[in-house]
Amino acid sequence: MFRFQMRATALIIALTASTAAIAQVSCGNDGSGFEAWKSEFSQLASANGVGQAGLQALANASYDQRTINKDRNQTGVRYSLDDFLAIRWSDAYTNQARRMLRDNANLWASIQSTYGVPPEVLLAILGMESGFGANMGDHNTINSILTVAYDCRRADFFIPHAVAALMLVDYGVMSSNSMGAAHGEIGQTQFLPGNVLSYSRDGNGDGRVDMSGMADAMASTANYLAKKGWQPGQGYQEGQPNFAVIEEWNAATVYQQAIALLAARIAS
Ligand SMILES: [Ca+2]
Repeated sequence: MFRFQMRATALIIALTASTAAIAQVSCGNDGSGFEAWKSEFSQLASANGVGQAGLQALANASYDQRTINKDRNQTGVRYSLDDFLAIRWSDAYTNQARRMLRDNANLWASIQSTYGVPPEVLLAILGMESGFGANMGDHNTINSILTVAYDCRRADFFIPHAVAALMLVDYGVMSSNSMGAAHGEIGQTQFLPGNVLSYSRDGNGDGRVDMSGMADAMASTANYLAKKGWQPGQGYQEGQPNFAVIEEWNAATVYQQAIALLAARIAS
């Protein structure tokens, strides 16, 4: 257990429940109020245990206009499962997942014995989230998570993750230079910072968490699924017990169906 994980769950529960604390922080719809907001936010962060390194990262952060542009351009298009798979997966991905399944047998055995989650499910998630680590995002993580925490649209959702990101700076898991996706997702399976704080694990045994490394990302993802109720040895297709756990990973039905289908394909 990493030192930081002792307090992670308490932080997330406190902050998500504490609408009063969050309501004390203003929000904005463009970058003009960001610097003033950073001062307000540092009070909230400090009160919730963020230390000097995290507060310094906050002071150095800047508004990420590209994050907001992407956020505003999100469309509500609903894909069929076939269209979704055509866009997000390929036979080359299946082959790569099968190769990784063979080449990392010790890692998968260790993860499965510890968390009960079979490797093909983790590999389906890994391919879907980052193309097996090839596409982890080109946004500065501190800037992007603070920008969506400041933005009025979903501030209450992102504020706990922004506090968590600053804590991860304190613990040396992230820095002001860490890179990730547009809404602060990091690493090979695109964890939000609060989930790194709560669920990350050291998969390669080097004594630290690095979500951009495959082994740590896979152990952390397995731990997340285990904590959400994964039942070892039970099925994960629709109608089977572990499909409900895949639903915890991503809210989109088509995504859940894709993970179950691709996992079975990888294992076949
Ligand atoms: Ca590690």
